[in-house]
Order: sequence, then structure tokens, then C-alpha cells
Amino acid sequence: MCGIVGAVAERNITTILIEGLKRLEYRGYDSAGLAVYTQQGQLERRRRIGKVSELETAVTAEPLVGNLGIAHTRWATHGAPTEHNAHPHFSGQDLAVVHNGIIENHESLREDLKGLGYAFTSQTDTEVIVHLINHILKTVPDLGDALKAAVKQLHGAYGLAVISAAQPDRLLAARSGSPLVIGLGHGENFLASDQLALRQVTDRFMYLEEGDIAEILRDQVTIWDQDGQLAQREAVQYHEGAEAADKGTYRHFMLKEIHEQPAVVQRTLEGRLTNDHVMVQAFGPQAAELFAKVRNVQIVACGTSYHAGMVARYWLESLAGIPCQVEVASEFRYRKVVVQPDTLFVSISQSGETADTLAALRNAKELGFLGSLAICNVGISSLVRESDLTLLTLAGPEIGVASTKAFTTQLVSLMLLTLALGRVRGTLEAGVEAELVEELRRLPSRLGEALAMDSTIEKTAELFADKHHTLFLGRGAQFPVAMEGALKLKEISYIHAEAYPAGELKHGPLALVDSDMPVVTVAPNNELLEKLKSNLQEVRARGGELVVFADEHAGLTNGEGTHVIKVPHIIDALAPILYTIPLQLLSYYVAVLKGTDVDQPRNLAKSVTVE
Ligand code: HGA
Repeated sequence: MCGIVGAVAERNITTILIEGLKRLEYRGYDSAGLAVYTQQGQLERRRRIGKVSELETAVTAEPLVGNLGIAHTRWATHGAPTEHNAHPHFSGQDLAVVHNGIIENHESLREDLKGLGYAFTSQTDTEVIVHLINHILKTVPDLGDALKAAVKQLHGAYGLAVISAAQPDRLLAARSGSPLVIGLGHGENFLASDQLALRQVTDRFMYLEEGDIAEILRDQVTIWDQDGQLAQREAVQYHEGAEAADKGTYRHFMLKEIHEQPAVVQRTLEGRLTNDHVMVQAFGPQAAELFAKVRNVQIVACGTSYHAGMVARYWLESLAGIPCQVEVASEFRYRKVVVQPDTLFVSISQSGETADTLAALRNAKELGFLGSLAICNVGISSLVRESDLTLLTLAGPEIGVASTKAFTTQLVSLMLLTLALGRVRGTLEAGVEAELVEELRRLPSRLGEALAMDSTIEKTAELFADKHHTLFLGRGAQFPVAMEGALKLKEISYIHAEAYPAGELKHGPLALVDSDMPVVTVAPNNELLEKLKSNLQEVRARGGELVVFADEHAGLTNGEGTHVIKVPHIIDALAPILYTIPLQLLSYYVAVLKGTDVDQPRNLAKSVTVE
């Protein structure tokens, strides 16, 4: 995904820009570039396809020295990954822009600007921004005012930075849908799309809010909010451990990663939503064309990612009306597969190096699929490189072997896929996408509410510490959530756990139920609730102890052998994401009670690069 770095200082800023880009490399990108206002009093740029190291080599060969500059790593959405399409984009010799996100009305703006005589040198949506600002500067000479006027004409998502050779003391920035943070130095200031890029130069940050415009000088920062009013944004000290590979104040990485979920889900959504829809281009430049042809989806994954795929199947069929099959990669790769015409191959993997999933993708290329999409957390992985389209989950590094935030961000990404495919195919019911987009925006705070159940769940964990077997039940899209809950408990507490669709109980597993086998159930308030309640009675009638995670309005109450833990109400389509949180916490606290190695459970590895 794209990254932005900017700097205004007394010292030479070129190495700061390059170091910043290197720190953003984990996000994945296809080209990189920078523009510097040089000592010769002009803007100069270098751009390269491939790695930041290529750009660095180019800058070493032909050095750029200056006190003001912007830099970018690009992950193409509009126009192929070429040097011409790499950012920064220029209008004339004096104005440069870098941009993360998608300008949806770029075509009409491009036509208007061409009509006004602006020559385009790239296929990107971004280039309209720089010409538009240039045009406005003719009547509105202040760069900040021109930027304010320009963003009023942009539809879509952007985090952008602008510099001008005519006003070389300032760096301008605007945020709407794509994050930006200002790094505060002493007599120098910085800008980036992610604070990680600036940890080398400062530990004090100011986060821009939606609609903000910022003017960054060496010794002063001014911010205007979306109504054009002067705004104060708090300067915060970087909290060591908030992102970095250490546990901070948490006892285990797994607990830290569980608690990061509201923030990382927010990041997964950034730059991919407008007011009422998912931006198809977020999946890559050819996404709209490819999605228009999709009539079936085949999902392939392993472990936790497979469970995310199973949830997606319920979503794709019920919301988007698109037939979907899901299979574990180690099976898919070795069997003779019959491919339905116009099937999109979707692989899901945290690392993007999962050997079975990668092999399945390589096989799929021989099998006549329409195209391939990778849902992945690592931008520079093989899965991403070898797929036609990508949606990065942006969960950040996951250290705990048992996957938590990688799973919930996969689910969010798969919901975005469902909505994007459904709209492009015209199979989504009217209004559904807008409603879900609104609910997705609220999701981070809902996940925060679910995390507040932490201490209740810690107590509930005591019921499991001396048990050897458990059963997890769910119905509909909550069945894979129950599977993921059971997997988590197995992985880190070594308690045998099985998941069943609740309706299957009487067809066999009920024989296992007795007072030594707790039965964990996920019970949102949906049309299957009454059926689920009957299944719970079947368990109680056999003396089984129930732990039920139930919607606060589900009408389930504590009773003998029944422990009900109330979960905040949420729209049914997003319930699988919310209900995952208490199940993660339950496994975690059971494992802590059992004294197992939570972050590195026996026999397991993080990135399964072997077959
Ligand atoms: N639309 C721009 C920027 C792409 C981006 O933000 N990717 O994550 C382009 O295609 O250059």
C-alpha cells in the first residue's frame, strides 16, 4: 500500500525521506519516488519502479540536497506500476504532489483540465490533483488556500502532500479517508502516512483528523478542520510498544494483539470507503474490469484464514448472491478440481508465504480461473506478487503464533470484497452497501466495547482450566466463528476442542456431552436464535455445562449450569467479527491459567512455509 513521507528542515532531508520510505516497505508497493526543493532553487525528482533501494541507488548516483521534500511508495490503483505513474506528480516545474487513496471523479477532472491546456504524463488519478491545484493557484496565490479550494472538488479518498518551488518554506497536507500524521521536531517538522516512518527523527506526533488541511513550516504547524476553521490537534508522545515488536505493558503479544483490533480494523478500512460504498479500485487497477465478469468465487486458505474464508462464503452468497466454495489449500492443491466458468480465485494468508496456499495459487493459474485475488497481511510476499489483485489487511506485524488481529482484519477485508463484488455485479440489494459501510465505520468502537468484557471472561476461564475436552457451537456465519474459537483454545491451551454447527449436535457429538465437557456457544440475536436455544436445551438435558456468548437482547439468562455472557448488540452481518473477540479472550485466559507458552505454543510456527 502507498506510503507518504515529507520533511521541512534546516538540514538536508533526502536521507530522512528515503529512510522513512524504507520503514514503510512492509506495507507493500510497486514503485517509489521523491521530490526535493534543491539548493539550486528548483524542484527535482527521482522515481524508480521496484524497491526503495533502487531509488536510493538513483539518489546516490545523482544526489539531491535540499531542506524541503516529499516522497512516496506507490501501490498502483490507476495505471500500471511504471516510472511515469510513480509519484511525486508534477504540474509544470514548480508544483509536486504525492497521494494515497483514490480520486473517484478523476476522469471528469482530467477532461476539464485537459481542456484548460494541462498535459498529462501519467495514467494515475493522482495527476489531476496537482494540475487542479496549479490551476487554482493562478487566482488564489497562497498554496494553503489553493489546496483548500482544490480538495472541495475531489471525490474519493486521499492523504496527500504538496510542495511548491514558489513557496519553498512550507509543506501542505490534506487528509480524507487516508491517514496522515505530523512528526514534530525541534526547528524541523515531518509528515507521514504512518508514524513508523518518522520514528528515526521524532517521538512526538500530531494526528490529522478527517477533512483536516495542514500547513507545516520548519517551526510552526497550522491545521484547519473540515469547515475551514483553525483547529488544535493534540501533540502526543509515541507510546513505545503501540506498534513495535515489543509487548509494551501487556503480558503477552497475543493479548496486545487482541487489544490492537479496534485500531487495526480502522486501518483496514482507511482509504477504502466513501460515504456509501467500497472503492473497487482498492483491490488493484484491474479490479473493476475483473469483478464485472465474476460469477463464482473459490476461496482457498489454511487454518485461521480458512475460517475467515468460510465466513466469507456466508456473506458472498447471502448478501451478494454470488456462489462461493471454500477449501483448505492442502486439499485443493492435490485434487482434480473442476472450475466453473468465470470463477475468481481468492487466497487468504497472513504471511503470504503459506506453502500450501501458494502452491494452490500456482496450480490455480493452470486451471482456467478468471483471475486471482490475495487477501494478505504482508505486502512484499509471494502471494501478493503472484496474484492479479490484492487487498492488504494492514493488521501490522503479528507476533503471537495464534492469529488474532490477522483474522479480524481478514474478515473486514472479505466484507469489503463482498460489497464490492455485489455492487459491480449488480447483485446487492439496494441500500445494503450504504448501511454496511456505515456499520463498518462504527465497527472499531464496537470492538472496543467487546474488549471491555475482558475481566468477565477472565473469570469464566476458570471453568475450563481442569477440563480436557470442549465443544463449540454456532449456526450460520457463526459456525466458522465457533471453529476459530475451538482452534484458538486447542492451539494455546492444548485442551481438545471441536466445533459443530449447532444443528448437527444430535447427529453424533451429543453422545460426548456430560458435566466434564463445557459447551461454548455464540448466540447473536438473529433468525436462528430460537433454533439455537433448542440446541442449548438438548445440552442442558444431558447435564452439559453451557457458556453462552449471547446478544444483550437475546433473552438468555444465567441459570444452573448456564453461564450467559452478554455481548453488545451489532448488525447481524458483522456479528462474526465482534463475537470473535470474546472467544479469543477466553482461549487466552484459559491458557494463562494453564501456564502454557501463550505466544509460542508447542509444535506450532507462525509463517507456515513448509508443506
Ligand atoms: N491512486 C493512486 C494511489 C494509489 C494508492 O493509494 N495505493 O494504496 C495511484 O494509483 O497512483
